[in-house]
Amino acid sequence: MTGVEQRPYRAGFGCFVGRPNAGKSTLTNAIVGTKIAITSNKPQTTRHVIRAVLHRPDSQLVLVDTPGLHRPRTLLGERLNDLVRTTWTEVDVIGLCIPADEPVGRGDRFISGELSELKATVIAVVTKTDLVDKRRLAEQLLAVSELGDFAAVVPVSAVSGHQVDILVDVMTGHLPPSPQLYPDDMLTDEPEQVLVAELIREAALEGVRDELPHSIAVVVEEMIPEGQLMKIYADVYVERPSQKAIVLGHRASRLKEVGTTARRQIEELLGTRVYLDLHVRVAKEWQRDPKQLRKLGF
Ligand SMILES: Nc1nc2c(ncn2[C@@H]2O[C@H](COP(=O)(O)OP(=O)(O)OP(=O)(O)O)[C@@H](O)[C@H]2O)c(=O)[nH]1
Ligand SMILES: [Mg+2]
Repeated sequence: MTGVEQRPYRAGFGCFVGRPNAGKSTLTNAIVGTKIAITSNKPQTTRHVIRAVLHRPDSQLVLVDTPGLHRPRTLLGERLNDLVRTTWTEVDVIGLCIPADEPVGRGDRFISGELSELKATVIAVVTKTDLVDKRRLAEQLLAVSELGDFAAVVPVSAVSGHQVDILVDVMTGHLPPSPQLYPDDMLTDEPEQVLVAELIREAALEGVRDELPHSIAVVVEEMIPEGQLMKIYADVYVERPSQKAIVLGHRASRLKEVGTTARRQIEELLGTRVYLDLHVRVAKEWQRDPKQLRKLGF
């Protein structure tokens, strides 16, 4: 053999799947280096399918962030599961995320079984390695590799950045030779209004408990540029008047905090100063109501 072999340009789609809270969105953000998907310690934080693009000289990996797969209890839950399954059939490589600090469970086995029927290459990703010691990690890698027939098993920490590059190498290696799919400077195809609404929802999730996180939805009604300032008007929806009181807090003090936190994040995203006007509204039982779901963008 003579000559240097040129590696072909590769481009394609990847996604992380796993139960709620496994660290899928945090990992997606860590890989593209920008906060595109919101994250929280509440299960079912992600509700939309979000595409985030990693550009490298020889490849383009388009990561599709999906909600965690779970047993649905509402119409919203069913819609989310459908979204996830559709995504599975459309990607080239799938990373099944299993946290290092939790035992491999029935949910993981179930998801792994479903993945084995797809044409995509499946890689197991052991997430949150910063939370366990070496011995525990070794045990978890073993348990995970017995879960299915994976092309690779990769431990990562999205928080410390440990092995994130290696995971990307493995994933891009399974993409097909293909021309570039997105323009050079495009990080996501998510509309700005949606990214902004998500940052508000992330702030609103902070410190609320039980079923309230599931009941919160955010819609950005208007974004009006005014010189150096962006004026943003948004509605925070809850399902019941009692929830509205919690989100507002004493003399609307909680809502004010949510606004301040969200505004900082939005200013970082947009690179301008932001005026943020938030209203809390009740949309009765919206998670179960097809008409309301449509209105809220599901
Ligand atoms: N210590 C540590 N925590 C992590 C890591 N990755 C994610 N987390 C935390 O785990 C929680 C869940 O992370 P998400 O990225 O929102 O999880 P997800 O899988 O997208 O969850 P859903 O969207 O609800 O399905 C958050 O509190 C994260 O900060 C990690 O590498 N190390
Ligand atoms: Mg998520």
